[in-house]
Amino acid sequence: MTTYPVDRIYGVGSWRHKEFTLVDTGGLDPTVENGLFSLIREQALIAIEEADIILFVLDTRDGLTPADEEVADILRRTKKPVIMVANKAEGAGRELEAAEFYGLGMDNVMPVSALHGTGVGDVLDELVDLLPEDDVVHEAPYDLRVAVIGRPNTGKSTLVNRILGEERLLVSDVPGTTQDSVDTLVEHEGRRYLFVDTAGVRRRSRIDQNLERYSVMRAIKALERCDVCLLLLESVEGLVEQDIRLAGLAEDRGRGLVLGLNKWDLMEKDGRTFDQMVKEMREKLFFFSHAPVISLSGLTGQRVERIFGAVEEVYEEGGKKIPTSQFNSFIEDAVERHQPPLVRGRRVRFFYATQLGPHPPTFLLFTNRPGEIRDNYVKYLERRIREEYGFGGNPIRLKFRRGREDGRRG
Ligand SMILES: Nc1nc2c(ncn2[C@@H]2O[C@H](COP(=O)(O)OP(=O)(O)OP(=O)(O)O)[C@@H](O)[C@H]2O)c(=O)[nH]1
Ligand SMILES: [Mg+2]
Repeated sequence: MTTYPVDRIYGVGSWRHKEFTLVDTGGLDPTVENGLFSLIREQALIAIEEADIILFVLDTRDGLTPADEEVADILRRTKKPVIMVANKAEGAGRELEAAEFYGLGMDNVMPVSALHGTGVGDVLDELVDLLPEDDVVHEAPYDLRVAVIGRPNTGKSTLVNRILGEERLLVSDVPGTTQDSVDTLVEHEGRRYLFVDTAGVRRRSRIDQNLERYSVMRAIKALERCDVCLLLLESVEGLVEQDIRLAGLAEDRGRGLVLGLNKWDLMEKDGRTFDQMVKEMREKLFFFSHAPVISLSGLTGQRVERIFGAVEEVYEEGGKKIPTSQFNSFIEDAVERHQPPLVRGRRVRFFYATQLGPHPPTFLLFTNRPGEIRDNYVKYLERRIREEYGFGGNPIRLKFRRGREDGRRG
């Protein structure tokens, strides 16, 4: 998993070459809330609706609780596969205790110890077996897919409607896609753009703090099937933590990003407002500090057409391929200018470097010390790569592998 500096409730995992997104629905503390059962029910329902597979985590130390039974009751009614993960099963005795959970009437209890890691591999085996085949989506033929993501109410639908009103509409509400998103296919200057609008959660709920969490799940799904992501922000509020989290999702998925400062019409502004905001945003969103920013208004249509140029540019940047010979001499030069610090008195050397692929630009560097390249040095290399090659709006991946002088694996 990649990490970025915000607390998170989701992560991209992979097992046996299959990728999946894990979402932690967050535990409820029964002692602080009233109406416990209805809260559990509500939270579980949203989670079930969004997920493909449900991991129902139980605590062998507590044994079967009324809350477990409440959740199991709901789970029995879904058609989605459920794995009961009996956690804290350290030692043979505890595994036996896990058997108690068969009393919930489901037949897939797997004892694990998240602490020791035992049993986790079995759960992952089971999980990837149950994963649905890649969604066969009847997507309309497009040239570029743009996922419009953002916190609830940031104006995503208004913007897509505006685009739909101004450009030649090819298809709207493309059928066959998930119910969580609405696809719109428009043509602009001869190119077909599929806009994926992620629906906000409209559910009225007492678990408001969890709403954004589920919008996050929808954003994750949209990011899976897009080429470039347009993250809409509320201009008046500026960049908030949830925005950083959403951008982090795009970084995780290796997607290019365009930032839209939406509702610009509501801003009190002078000639310097935009530049100041952009500067602040780039500091906070340092891992996407190179992404294009457009101030716009989906409501009035102001600067909306700039989106097309920006997403095209970001996609093109992310698709660039650097010839290996050129990249090698570039790395050689970068290392010569700024040597990596010694590791236990020994030099870190790079033998050979090549680009593995685009979207996101991914590079492989062979070195004598693959595990010991410091973060600062990785950042230095990334900065140099950006200075030289751009890749604006796109994450960059650097991988290090043990290699020898002759370029072969060591
Ligand atoms: N002033 C102004 N209001 C806007 C703009 N864009 C959207 N709005 C308003 O913001 C509110 C939310 O707009 P939506 O387009 O529904 O937002 P959304 O992001 O699709 O919301 P969810 O789907 O619930 O996540 C509506 O009242 C819009 O009229 C804008 O550019 N300027
Ligand atoms: Mg909407």
